[in-house]
Order: sequence, then C-alpha cells, then structure tokens
Amino acid sequence: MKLFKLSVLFIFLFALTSCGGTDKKKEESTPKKEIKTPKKTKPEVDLYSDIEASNNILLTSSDASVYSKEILKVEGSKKVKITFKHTGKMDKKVMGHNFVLLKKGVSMSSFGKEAANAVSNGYIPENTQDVIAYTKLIGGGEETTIEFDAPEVGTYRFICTFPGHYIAMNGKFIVI
Ligand SMILES: [Cu+2]
Repeated sequence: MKLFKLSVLFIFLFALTSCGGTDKKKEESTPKKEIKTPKKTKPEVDLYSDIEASNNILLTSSDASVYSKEILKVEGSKKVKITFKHTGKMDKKVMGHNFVLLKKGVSMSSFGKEAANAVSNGYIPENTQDVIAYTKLIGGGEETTIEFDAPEVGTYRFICTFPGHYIAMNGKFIVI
C-alpha cells in the first residue's frame, strides 16, 4: 500500500514537471540580415575618384555662406587658376567671402579665429606662414582670380576667413 502511494506521488510529480516541456517552442525570430560594409582601405585621394581633376576652377558663393564646391581636385606640378565669384547681392562688410588655401597641418578653427581679427587686411593675418594661396575678400556681384603653383600631392583644406564662415565654408583641395 505504501509503495502504491509512493508510485502515485511519483506519477503526479512526473506529470507536473513534464507539463513545462509541452509548451510550443516559440517561433524563432527572423534571421538577422548581414549588412556588409566595405572597408575603407583606399587612400583618401581615391575616395573622390568621381571628381575630375581640373586646374582651371570656377568656385562660387552667394549670400548664403556656402561654397559651390567642397571638393576641388587638381593635378600636381602645374599652375592652378581659381576664379572666385560672389553671386549674391550683399556687401562684403556683411557677407564677404574669400578663398584661403591652408598649408598642411594648419587647423581650420585656430586659423579661422586668428584670421577673423585681421579685419584691416581682408581677414588674412599679416605675414602669415600658414597659407599657400588666397583671394581678396569679395562682396555680392564681385569676382576675383588667382593663379599659383599646385602644392605637392596630398589633401589640403580651404576656408573662407570672414568671421564665423569657416564653419560652413570649408572644403578639401586635393592634389593628385
Ligand atoms: Cu564667407
């Protein structure tokens, strides 16, 4: 009799514990799609392979403080000619623009801040050693042209040094 009770208890316990196993398996969530991102192993110069090099550049700006191009690509060991136009209407005292090509390693923000104080010199610090080439400051409707020898192969930065403009008016100048 005692054995019977034990076996009933055992069956009861067995039934209890096995209940949990009868649950339907949750449907597995949809498999994750693998997103393959190509590794950027190419040198920076090649990232803009869709842009053709030209040593005769037309760059414009307007009453908005932006350049028409943020990537300029030129061939090395040649002259570079940049025609810079301001297509807006505002005076250069309010919305002046220039094109300033910085030497390698020169910080856009430090130079931009320094240049903002050089009001009497068109926002170019006098006797600066940080610049490869620059245009004068122009206002709406004006244009100016500069010519200079392309610097050695590499990537340089250009900015507008009118106070505060370098934040939006900057770009890369690539010599190939
Ligand atoms: Cu500007």
